[in-house]
Amino acid sequence: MRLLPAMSALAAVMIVACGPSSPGAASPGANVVAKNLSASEGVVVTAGCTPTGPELCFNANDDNCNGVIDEGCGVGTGVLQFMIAWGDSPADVDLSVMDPNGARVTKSNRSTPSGLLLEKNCPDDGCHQQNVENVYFDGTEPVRGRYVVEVKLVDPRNAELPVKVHLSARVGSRTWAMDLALSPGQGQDKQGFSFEL
Ligand SMILES: [Ca+2]
Ligand SMILES: [Ca+2]
Repeated sequence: MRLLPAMSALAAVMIVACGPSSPGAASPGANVVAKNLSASEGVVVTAGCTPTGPELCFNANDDNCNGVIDEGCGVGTGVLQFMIAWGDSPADVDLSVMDPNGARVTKSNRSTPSGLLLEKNCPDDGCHQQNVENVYFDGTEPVRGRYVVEVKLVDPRNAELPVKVHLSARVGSRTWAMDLALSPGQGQDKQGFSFEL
């Protein structure tokens, strides 16, 4: 997808001044609900959540089903959060998210004017065989429209193939999970999903 010049102009206009959030107001993101969720062919999206015990770190999964992915593990979260984990594989995998304005958060552009932030670029950021990348929305009211979440195998670096990547998404108070299997080659090196707010 190309970023049209007109869209970058729009992105600039969409910088909204966010007032301080008032503690004690209705729970943030109560009105943030994903619609028309659509995943890459062959990718099964698990809606909702099955509690499997206490939250575990670095697995990009909402293990305790509290609606937050890998909380307590030093990762940022917000009413939107997208996280991938691919264990100790040496492969270089990248997470990117395009917002409704067409602005994309990636390892080379770690924030968007709409408030998306990327944390970590593994395995290069010193990930100690616990590869994760995390994108979250830092604000209270995310821009409405379609978000596109893409996971790409950039370089297998002699990894075992396919590279198995767990992707979780938090939208408002709900989480979704999906397992991806990436291999080099057109059509197999990229998977993901999109949804509307
Ligand atoms: Ca959790
Ligand atoms: Ca977890």
